Amino acid sequence: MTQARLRAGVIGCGFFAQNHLHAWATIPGVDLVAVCDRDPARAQAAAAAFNVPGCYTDAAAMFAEAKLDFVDIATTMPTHRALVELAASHKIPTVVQKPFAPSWEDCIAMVGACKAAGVPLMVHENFRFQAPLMAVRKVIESGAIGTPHFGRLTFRTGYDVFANQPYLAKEEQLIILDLGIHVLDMARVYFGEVETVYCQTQQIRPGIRAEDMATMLLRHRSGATCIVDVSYSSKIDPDPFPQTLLEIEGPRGSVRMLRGLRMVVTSDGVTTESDVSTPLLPWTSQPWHTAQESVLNTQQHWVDCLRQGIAPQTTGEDNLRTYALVTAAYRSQAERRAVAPQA
Ligand code: NAD
Ligand code: 89V
Repeated sequence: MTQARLRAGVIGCGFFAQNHLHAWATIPGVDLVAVCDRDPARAQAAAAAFNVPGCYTDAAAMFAEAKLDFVDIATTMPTHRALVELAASHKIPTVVQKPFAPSWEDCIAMVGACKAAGVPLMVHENFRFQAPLMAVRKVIESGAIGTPHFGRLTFRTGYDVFANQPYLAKEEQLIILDLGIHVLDMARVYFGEVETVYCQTQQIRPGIRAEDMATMLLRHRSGATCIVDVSYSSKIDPDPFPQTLLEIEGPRGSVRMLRGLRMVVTSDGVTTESDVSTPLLPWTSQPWHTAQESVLNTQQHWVDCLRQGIAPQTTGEDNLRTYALVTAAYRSQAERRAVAPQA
């Protein structure tokens, strides 16, 4: 267990990275010593806003000069492999945003590079660390509903995600790779590993390149079935963005996440309701605040594991099993049949 202060670097100072930067500035024992963005204005803005001494537009220069204890890669997916492999070549422990990479082969290469370098690799999969979704996990792990045998995890919104993330409109694979990847990861957490995926997609919104609605039926090795449905084109009022709503049933009862993040648990005939929403932090704001707080939780988890020398929950290797569900869903859609995720 090391208590030494940790020197952190962030690559990618765009839209979502602002939450990473706020979280690093909040976590005790971490010094944000370097930021890097190939857009000089974004790098300089981040350095100024967070009082960061090192400001770079080239990741290689940052690795050569900044003496980092770890790096946090918050760029978009196409650059993840090159940056992770560069970090591995410098033997720097690495966190990388989701989606892991554009292809299975890229994911495998990144896991291999960090393994060969002997450095930890974590995927920043922050739905694992969202307070309401962790509360559901705690109920399941308590045994209060028994072993879950059915579930529906749903994230349906009409929120304009394209305003902050315009690249999403041009992706060749959209909602399963961008959003489904989060919810499929939680299906693994709640129900265990998956045997088959059956998926149907739709493209509702005009002017985008790929699917913005997906309905997936998972068969888990436990025998449980789970429906995962995601949409960026739902007309719902009030819009629940960015809440994941759910219902999970077991032999002793059920747990439901209702709008407004009210969790209802029924166990052996007794029903309780609790508010599992998260408070605003000085740097968070509606409606993103639950997602923003999960960034802090995710990054704190990384630091705790790094200090203890233990593997984090969402290692690159673990995320391969979630990524395999994404590729299985796309294969299922194409082949019109249930598909087993690649091993
Ligand atoms: P963005 O385009 O706003 O920011 C990415 C930044 O990275 C840009 O400023 C770009 O100049 C910089 N960049 C790209 N390649 C670089 C390189 N090689 N070296 C240095 N800088 C480089 O993107 P975003 O919307 O912030 O998304 C970033 C990632 O975060 C995506 O993978 C996205 O899926 C993910 N994301 C996650 C969540 C979540 O965790 N819940 C939410 C939104 C976005
Ligand atoms: O979480 C994400 O990756 C974002 C979303 C809009 C789903 O919050 O893309």
